[in-house]
Amino acid sequence: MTDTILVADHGNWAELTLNRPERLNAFTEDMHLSLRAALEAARDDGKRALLLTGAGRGFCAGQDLGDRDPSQGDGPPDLGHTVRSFYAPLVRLIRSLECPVVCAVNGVAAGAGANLPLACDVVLAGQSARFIQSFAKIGLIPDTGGSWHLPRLLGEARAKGLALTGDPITAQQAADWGLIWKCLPDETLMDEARRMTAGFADGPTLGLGQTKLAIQAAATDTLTDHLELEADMMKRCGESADYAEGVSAFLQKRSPVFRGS
Ligand code: T3D
Repeated sequence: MTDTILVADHGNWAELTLNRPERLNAFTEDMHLSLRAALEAARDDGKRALLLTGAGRGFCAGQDLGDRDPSQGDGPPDLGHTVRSFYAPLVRLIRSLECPVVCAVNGVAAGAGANLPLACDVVLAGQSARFIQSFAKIGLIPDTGGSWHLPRLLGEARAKGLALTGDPITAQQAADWGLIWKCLPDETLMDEARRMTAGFADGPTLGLGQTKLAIQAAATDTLTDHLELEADMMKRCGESADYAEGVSAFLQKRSPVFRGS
């Protein structure tokens, strides 16, 4: 394992940084394995919120194309295998985490690097960031959940426009279209992202985690099934110490102290 992923431990939350700035944090196999290990460690350590960002001037330029040079190796790569082994499990892992994952898109986000943020729960982007569905330029399709998230977030017209042209959109346009939560000045992006992540970690994180899972389940549930899921989740949350604390604090006109259970 190398330092392709930096982990800053902030107690009840952690900041994970993609760290190959000279390649705009493009993914190698080593970086995939390190990110997976860092996410699993954070989960197993009971972190109550996570922040994902990139080192240097970019967020992530997707797959490292240096590892896909057609002049090297024998014949075409099996991209079905690499997607199943690395990109798809990454999306599933992030979405399965029972805590909020904030993504701070600090610069250009291309290919899988543009779609990775969409698997996170709250996406903030600096005003200089751009989102690019680069797949169109190299004969691929939007992976890392892109062809699933884009139409759901944007509708088919904008999803197809972005995916078929590969044209960049600015962070402000991404926010205006509902692709991300907020566009922020570059200078304040990381402070705001850390403040938000720390706030989640100090919050009623059982309820926040269930909220995330409920909203995700809505994409495929029927209304009848989903109302039942809400009832189950409300039962679980209603039995939590954090719910009792939240209600007590409200009635006593004081700030709640949540512990995430
Ligand atoms: O397993 C599989 O392969 C299947 C999964 C695929 C998922 C994918 O993500 S496919 C899509 C791969 N990504 C791309 O096609 C994006 C390629 N990059 C770009 O189009 C541009 O670099 C950007 C638009 C992202 C940024 O442009 P710009 O002008 O700001 O920067 P730059 O000069 O192009 O890049 C800076 C350096 O990073 C440069 O290296 P150099 O010349 O300074 O030595 C460039 O080659 C390198 N770099 C950028 N992206 C990649 C990369 N190196 C390797 N792989 C990259 N994806």
